[in-house]
Amino acid sequence: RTHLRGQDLLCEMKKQVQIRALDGTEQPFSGLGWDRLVPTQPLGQLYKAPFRTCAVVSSAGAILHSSLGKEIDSHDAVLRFNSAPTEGYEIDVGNKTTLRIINSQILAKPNHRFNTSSLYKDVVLLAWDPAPYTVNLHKWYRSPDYDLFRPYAERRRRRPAQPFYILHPAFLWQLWDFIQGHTQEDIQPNPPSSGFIGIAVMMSLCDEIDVYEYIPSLRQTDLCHYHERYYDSACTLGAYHPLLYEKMLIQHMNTGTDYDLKNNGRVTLTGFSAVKC
Ligand code: NCC
Repeated sequence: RTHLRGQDLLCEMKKQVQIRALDGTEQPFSGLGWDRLVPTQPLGQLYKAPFRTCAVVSSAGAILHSSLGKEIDSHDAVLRFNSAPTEGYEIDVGNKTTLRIINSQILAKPNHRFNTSSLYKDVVLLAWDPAPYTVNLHKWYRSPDYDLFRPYAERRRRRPAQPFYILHPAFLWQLWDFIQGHTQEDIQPNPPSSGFIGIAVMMSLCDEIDVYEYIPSLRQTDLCHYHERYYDSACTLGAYHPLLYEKMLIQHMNTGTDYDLKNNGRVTLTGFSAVKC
């Protein structure tokens, strides 16, 4: 029964959500020549076929002491978030990174050293920033949360061979609409977390997705990130992002076992390419 409900939910998500990046054909970006600045390969055509297996690695402190590294690296593609490192944490988080989702703070705040850090090299980068819900691109370009546009353009010129996209705000708000549409309570009108955005991206690119420590395992802890000594339960349960609601929906779509969720913090999801709706 729950599995069926999971299938139905997944099919709803597949119907409502289309992965999309800025392609430079809309104003104000077209007027700025961004159709020539963005990668020639559209995001939807970056890979010829879907990956068979993918891993999404949350940055939660609970992944410490999990020894999941080998299992994570055995996937065809691995997605990580923001400034989460692998160096020094290989046993627990692995060391393979195929794609990295970064919020606009990573591009805008000097402490992240976006231009020099090796975290952001040799991977596919997907950046996002919360545009207004109405997706007014002019307004967004004038006042993003953090200025990602200048650093993006500079990076594209400096490293034109690196696949680097800005996710279209319409995609982010489709995800929000999907979350609200399947939640009883009124959720706050803030964008989904990088975690949920990343899961949706991988559902669009992979046949099967294993998500690690997004739904907390028995290792649940207030330690915010596995790589920082900072404690705050809001990192796991949410404050700004509708984290609790995102996580409930993902748990409803889990095709894995309770055992794996509790012990490995692992949820298994079927990708859009593999689900029969
Ligand atoms: O912390 P953050 O998220 O980079 O984590 C990435 C994703 O992992 C999941 N997560 C993380 C910690 C935890 N204890 N439980 C989790 O489930 C979440 O799904 C999360 O999205 C973000 O979503 O972009 C976020 O980014 C940070 C911060 O901007 C970056 O780390 C860069 O320094 C935000 N924190 C602050 O702005 C202070 C966070 O709110 C959301």
